[in-house]
Amino acid sequence: MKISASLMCADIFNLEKDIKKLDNADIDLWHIDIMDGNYVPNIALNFNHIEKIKQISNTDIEVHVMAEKPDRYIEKLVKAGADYISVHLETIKFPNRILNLIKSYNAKAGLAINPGTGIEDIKYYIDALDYVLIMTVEPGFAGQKYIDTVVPKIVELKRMIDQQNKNIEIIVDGNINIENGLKSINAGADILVAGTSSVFKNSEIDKNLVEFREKLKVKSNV
Ligand code: S6P
Ligand code: MG
Repeated sequence: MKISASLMCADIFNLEKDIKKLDNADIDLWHIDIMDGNYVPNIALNFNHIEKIKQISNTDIEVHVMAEKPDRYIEKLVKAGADYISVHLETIKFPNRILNLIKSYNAKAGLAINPGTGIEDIKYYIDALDYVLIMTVEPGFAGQKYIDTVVPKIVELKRMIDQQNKNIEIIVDGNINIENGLKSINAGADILVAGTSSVFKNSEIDKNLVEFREKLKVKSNV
């Protein structure tokens, strides 16, 4: 089980400090939300953040693109330092094409799906996928409530991956506190996005990360 810290939830005035604190506490990934204010009614981080983070941290950068026509951003994201890139299935016409484009830059390629999008819609792309990001809230904002109806979908996806013997990771994103983290891990999630519900719930972010990981480990035996 890995934890990806959602940096749009960090203290924007102390971003470097927050990054160093979490790196010292062995964070696994940085989760970077890219929004266009169009597909979702919000703006989060940008290419410059990725570039600067890359200069001060060796931790892999996992980028979640919530934008129309995401193919426009792939090259810039990789050049800025993205190691993982997921694009929303709901925003693209030709998933295989964009997944292969991401992989052509040696980045990991993922499809992100909203709570209302089913697994049947991604099964055709399984050969091109390195990971799937399952939204457990509607995309656009931190601080929302976990949508429980996604849990059977995680189970179904995990079953499909195992049946076909694929090496595809499942990320869950949205209101991942201990309770929802456990539900997600037990359903088959490999990577949890940590935002205001866990690591960034107060300023003691490194302590929160250690506690979060410990509690999940003890209760889920992973
Ligand atoms: C939401 C975004 C997420 C949030 C994260 C916040 O559109 O994709 O990555 O940053 O979910 O975490 P929390 O715990 O506040 O929901
Ligand atoms: Mg996200």
